[in-house]
Amino acid sequence: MNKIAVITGASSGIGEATARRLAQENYRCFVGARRIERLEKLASEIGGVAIELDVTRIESVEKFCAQIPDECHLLVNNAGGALGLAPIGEANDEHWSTMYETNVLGLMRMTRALLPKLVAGRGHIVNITSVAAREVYPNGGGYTAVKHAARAVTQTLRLELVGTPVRITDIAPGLVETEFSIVRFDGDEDRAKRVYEDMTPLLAADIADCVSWAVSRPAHVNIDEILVKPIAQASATVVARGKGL
Ligand code: NJP
Repeated sequence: MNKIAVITGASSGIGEATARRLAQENYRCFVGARRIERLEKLASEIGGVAIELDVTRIESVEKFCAQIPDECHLLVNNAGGALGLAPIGEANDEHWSTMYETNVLGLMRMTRALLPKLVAGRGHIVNITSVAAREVYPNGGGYTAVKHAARAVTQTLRLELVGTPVRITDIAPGLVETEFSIVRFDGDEDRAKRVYEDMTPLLAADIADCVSWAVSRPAHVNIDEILVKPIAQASATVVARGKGL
């Protein structure tokens, strides 16, 4: 019988790549996001199930989770991202609250709703946080704050889940070329491209590879954290460009 995986934010980037990878590894993937047409295309290609999901809306989370089988083996809390790049003195309230709703409350709501099914399935939770969960940088206050919070929630869960068979892993990527920067810069594709200019960013598939590795360890092994960056990136802000790397 196939294992059951739930992947949030699977309509693009890391979530989509993770669903494709897990499907190859014989998971039946329940994929969620707001852009249902993209999800349906993905689900048809990987033999998965597409369900509309907005992690910022509790009714949407409950409706989604009600459709997951009673035994769930993997939850990948990936839905999230950044909005804007501005100093705190010019912070945009709507950006900050949407980032908190998506990256922190969304992760909490999905986890809370699926926890009984994950316990029943002796499952695994993978939270996609960020290098921004470990470092701060100028103009990144809104995003670093929510990713630090997501990491704190993950660490709290690690403590609360001890004594259960449920494993939990924090995967923290550096620069990955996805739609992340296009969303951050409100559709400005030229500005988004410059983030990855003259260096080789990670691919979404590289993060899917980390997810695949973490969840395929033996049941007694818990990979607490993976921090993964491109070779040309040493920190959130130190990036070597023009070196052919
Ligand atoms: O970005 P992108 P990534 N409800 O924009 C979904 C973290 N990360 O794959 O709803 C449900 O291609 C959205 O779907 P839709 C990052 O913080 C990235 O790079 O249809 N889903 C889409 O599928 C995030 O946590 C980098 O718009 C919602 C997906 O989220 C994760 O990696 C670096 C939603 C975003 O896909 C995946 O991001 C890093 C909602 N309310 C951490 N709102 C990086 N790329 O460099 C959004 O450190 N989504």
